[in-house]
Amino acid sequence: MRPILYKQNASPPARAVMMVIDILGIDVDLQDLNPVFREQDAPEFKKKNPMRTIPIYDEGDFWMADSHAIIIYLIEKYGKPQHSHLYPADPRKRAVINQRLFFDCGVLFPRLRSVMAPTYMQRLGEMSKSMIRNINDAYSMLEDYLSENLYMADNVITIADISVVSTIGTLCGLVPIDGNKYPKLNKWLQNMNEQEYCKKINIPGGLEHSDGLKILMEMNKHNQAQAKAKSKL
Ligand SMILES: N[C@@H](CCC(=O)N[C@@H](CS)C(=O)NCC(=O)O)C(=O)O
Repeated sequence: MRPILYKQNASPPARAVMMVIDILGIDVDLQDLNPVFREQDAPEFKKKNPMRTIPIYDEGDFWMADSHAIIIYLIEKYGKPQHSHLYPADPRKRAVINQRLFFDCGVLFPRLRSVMAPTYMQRLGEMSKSMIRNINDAYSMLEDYLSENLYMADNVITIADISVVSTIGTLCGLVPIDGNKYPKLNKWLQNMNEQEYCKKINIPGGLEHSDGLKILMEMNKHNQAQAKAKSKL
């Protein structure tokens, strides 16, 4: 069977997998699954991914979740010699790439998720100061990683860049990257945005996501103000 990727174009981790699929030229059936409507909670998906998140990658007799694990699997299974720079065999290079992938999974994306979750639950009307501070703090860590190399884990693009740029693609629409404070991060993003897969997948998906979150926050703020006014009547 043709592998299926359950995704949303707006979802950062789904975009990371879609970019790797594009780079490797794999024939994958891209199917939408919308977490806002909890479509991933259906028993067939919960069986495949108890975390109940997207993306989910499914080969019929084998499936897996978590974008970081999926992109490593795809590179190992479908990567050709011309893709070796994306996840080199050298243990030290690989270790640095893995660390950046864990950083995206454990630090960067959760700081975005802390905005996404209450927004989708109609609770967040605007980002708090601490949410913005945490995101800027993550930008500062990325700036420090970039003082070691031109890209996140090496002097060439690796899957670490693809993973991080998928999250940054949404975050920069919510908290713009201050080029004076984070010049290396700003330049890195400009370089990444020149890549065809970013132009095709990450830039439009990131805008869709950050614009959608901002619209939802405005709606939440409006509804909260109305509820407050009603409660005073
Ligand atoms: N670490 C996971 C994160 C996946 C994730 O949280 N995806 C979001 C969409 S962007 C989701 O499905 N959220 C639904 C939920 O958390 O209930 C990955 O890299 O795949």
